[in-house]
Amino acid sequence: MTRVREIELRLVGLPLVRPFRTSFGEETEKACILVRVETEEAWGWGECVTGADPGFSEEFNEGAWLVLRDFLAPAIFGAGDVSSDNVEEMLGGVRGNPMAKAALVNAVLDAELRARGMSLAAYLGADRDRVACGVSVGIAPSAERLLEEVEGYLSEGYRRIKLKIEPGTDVERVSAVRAAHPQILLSVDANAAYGLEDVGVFRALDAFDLLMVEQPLHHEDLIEHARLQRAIRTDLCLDESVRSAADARAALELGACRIVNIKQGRVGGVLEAKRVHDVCLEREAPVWCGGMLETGVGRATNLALAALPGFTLPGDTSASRRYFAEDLTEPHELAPDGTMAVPSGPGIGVEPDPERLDAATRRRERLRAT
Ligand code: SMG
Ligand code: MG
Repeated sequence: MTRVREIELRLVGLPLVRPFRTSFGEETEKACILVRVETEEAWGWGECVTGADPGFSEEFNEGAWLVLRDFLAPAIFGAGDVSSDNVEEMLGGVRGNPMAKAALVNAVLDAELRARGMSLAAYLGADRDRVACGVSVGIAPSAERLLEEVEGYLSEGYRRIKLKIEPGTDVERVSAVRAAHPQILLSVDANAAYGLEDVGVFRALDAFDLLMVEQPLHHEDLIEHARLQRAIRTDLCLDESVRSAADARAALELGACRIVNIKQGRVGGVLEAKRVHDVCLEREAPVWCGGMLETGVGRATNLALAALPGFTLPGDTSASRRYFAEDLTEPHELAPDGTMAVPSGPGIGVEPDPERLDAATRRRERLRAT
């Protein structure tokens, strides 16, 4: 138990090495909030996975900044002693906003583990020190460009290719990649761009031996996902629809998916992410670690989570260079065998380089108990 002395928020921006296009928009830079918590014993970092606009979820950077500054930080300052045992409860008076909460929960836990000299991976119950990595490939301008991009990632060693898809080009692009690479682990992610009336597209995709189809339908509709799952052979995986362990349980019990993409930043932080993992493990549903184009801070958090026993499929835990020419932390690197090291130092095991962090910072605010 310790008191939080200060919470610092930073809005940071980094150019992406190539634009990332999904069914809901295109990003050319990464802009996010980093939270630094200072306790009486240590400091800790958390990264908020919101983007500049509310395209992936209702939460977005400017909104999350206000929620953190005006509600979540005051809840922490007002509560007295804080630890990983009570931090989620302290934030419980704020409804929803799991992404904003995750940044603070993870930062408090990081500070606690740094003070104890324990790694996040060990704390969560990791059973390995390297994790298998996949890569998520944005919607390309043409099938040729997509094939080139996929080729490049495969030659770097990535063990699974996930294609972003949208109506119109879906079957053609998947067919081209599958024809060129008959043996690879291949999946698709629709980011909720389809309706149940598009069942024909998913029946056609059944022919390509996909590892899964991720989040085909509306994020609030588990019943429709269950209907679609019954109508096709390929396993469905949910991402946006799962914001908590309760959501994961509902999805699995309804048959809305057979696989879950766990993004700690989407479910309120690593503590809830571990509960999602446990719910899935209990029901023998494979999970994998999703990504939100995180900087090295969030990526280190993800790598620790991905080392848990239920994470049996390669995650969107790609190397720093897949996103940034220069990361905020020391770069996370992919080995030629398609694995990455799980940080083993105290807490998340990495920290931003002070100069690079300052150069990327667009706004900064320090909050203290009043
Ligand atoms: O971190 O490699 C990454 C990105 C993985 O495809 C990815 N994320 O729906 O799973 C997803 C998307 C959301 C990104 S929104 C910018
Ligand atoms: Mg997804």
